[in-house]
Amino acid sequence: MAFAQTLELFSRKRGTYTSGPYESITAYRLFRKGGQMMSDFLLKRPLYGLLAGAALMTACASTPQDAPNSGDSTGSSAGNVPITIPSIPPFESSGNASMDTWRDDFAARAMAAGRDPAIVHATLRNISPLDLYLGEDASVAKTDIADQAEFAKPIWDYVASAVTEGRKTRGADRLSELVATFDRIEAAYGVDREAITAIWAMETNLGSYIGNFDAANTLANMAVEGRRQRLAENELTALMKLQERGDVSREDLISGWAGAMGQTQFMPSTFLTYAVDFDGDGKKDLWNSAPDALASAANYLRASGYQKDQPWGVEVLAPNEFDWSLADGEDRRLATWMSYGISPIAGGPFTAPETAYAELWLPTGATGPKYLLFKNFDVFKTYNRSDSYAFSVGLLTDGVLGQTGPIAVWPKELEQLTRRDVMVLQSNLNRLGFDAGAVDGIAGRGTKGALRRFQKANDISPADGYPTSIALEQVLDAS
Ligand SMILES: [Ca+2]
Repeated sequence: MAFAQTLELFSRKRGTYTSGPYESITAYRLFRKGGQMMSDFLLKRPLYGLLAGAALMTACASTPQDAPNSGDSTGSSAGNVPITIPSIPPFESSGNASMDTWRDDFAARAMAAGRDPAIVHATLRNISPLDLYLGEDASVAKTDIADQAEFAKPIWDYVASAVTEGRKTRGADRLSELVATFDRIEAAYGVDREAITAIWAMETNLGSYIGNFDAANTLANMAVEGRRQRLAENELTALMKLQERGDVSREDLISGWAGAMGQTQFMPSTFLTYAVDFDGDGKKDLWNSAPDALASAANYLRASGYQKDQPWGVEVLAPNEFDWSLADGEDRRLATWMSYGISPIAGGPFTAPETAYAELWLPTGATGPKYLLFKNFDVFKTYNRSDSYAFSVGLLTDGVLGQTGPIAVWPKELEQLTRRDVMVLQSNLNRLGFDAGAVDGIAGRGTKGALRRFQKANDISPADGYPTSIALEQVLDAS
């Protein structure tokens, strides 16, 4: 549904627009105008549009929540204990006053927390403002308003760009070339080689693109930019500890634009906790040593709960009249799903034990591909929280074995909602008492769950929670 139609529906039904994220219809129109200007701006600056989009996904390995917090020692609260801060030579100006101020403050806090002064100085000496974080254009691209008129990228587009024939073929080639290394890695960490290869393919195209940023500089820019200051400072602290420990040298620290390093894109804190020297040369070299990078990824996946020889997901069929509201994110035993008539679309038996837990996932509702997702899908999400990312890793895991998925056809004919439409949907579901969570224009699991409950309560079939224009109209009709 076009936005104008949505708005008109709204005006017709409500008389006036008062329940959405905007105070009034005038405010909404002004907002819309601003959004259009922002879209025009981004169209003229495709790089920043891409970066703004990319920033929505944390495309790097982050430390699992149950892992020790390695960056806790340079918090801004120094307390009342008198401390002697070692002195270091003054920094030359970076050319950016905010950056200079932040650096002096952070360096003092780092040293107060016990970091080696020489390493603090070496880490921060050559930082300089990057347009990506601190340029004038970046401040505009950063505003969340920018893409609210845009359609979210459909999952089939994400999958098409991530799960390519080239990645599958080259992944299979690398698996053959490194068979002895993967034998050792599987034995040591209990993680399937195909899953490691799939992550490797997703993160750096199997080591062919590891980024060309200086990790310290990109993290310093992130800290100065401000929205993720605490995270960036924690990661900088981890970078300093890595150097103190002798794991890396200052000149090694090449990263992607968000500070993730090496062939499997480890953030410094993840590197600190999970990187291993697997080729035995005495150095944890995630940039140049595939054995080190792959074993480190395996170590991280194991710590995240990876279950060897278990599927990440299985594409399934369901019987007619199946209750799609069971795709509610709840884990149920495979035996339970089988008793509901769920079976592998490819035929044959399930490869997982009947006691294994899985959730039913409908990425595009009842008319698209359907999956049972097992524990390893969640493990992939510790690398990157996006369902689309984990799904692509899973498809590549199968793909390097020559399998193709999904078998079912994506329902590309269903009209997608813009981010603003999704916000209207969310605010109305919330008002009707179906908690969709924050009105953010992103149709995540919370929104889909609320829509599913709304559909179920109103006897709408299928109650699959897939946010289409039809579903939006149904919600507005009930308003
Ligand atoms: Ca090594």
